[in-house]
Amino acid sequence: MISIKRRALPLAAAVMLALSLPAYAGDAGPSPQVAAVQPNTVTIDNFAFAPSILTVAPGTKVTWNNKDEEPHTVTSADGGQMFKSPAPDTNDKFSFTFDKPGTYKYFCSIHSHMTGLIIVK
Ligand SMILES: [Cu+2]
Repeated sequence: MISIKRRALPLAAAVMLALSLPAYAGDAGPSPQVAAVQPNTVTIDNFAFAPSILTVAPGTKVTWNNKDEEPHTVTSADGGQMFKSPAPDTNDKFSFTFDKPGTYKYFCSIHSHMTGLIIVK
């Protein structure tokens, strides 16, 4: 009986350690990725552009990255004359280079309540 107890305690400790280690690794894992968010990138997620307002310097290429399950478009508010993406599906990207200073509104032509703003200055 004593030998079983002696074996059971280290085993329990090992199980607790094994359970706690992956949880710690999981907490530490995503943080560097969050910190490494690409500049000049607008993420489309949960039916919203994030950030909804992005300020960039003239000549900057802005990339939209659709992380949503739904297709969304990136359409300039002038009816898509300046830029209009196809409907990028999940993880698709669309880029446009803003050469001239100004304030550029855009929206999703599928979900018109989704709007964003690029400020070039
Ligand atoms: Cu949309």
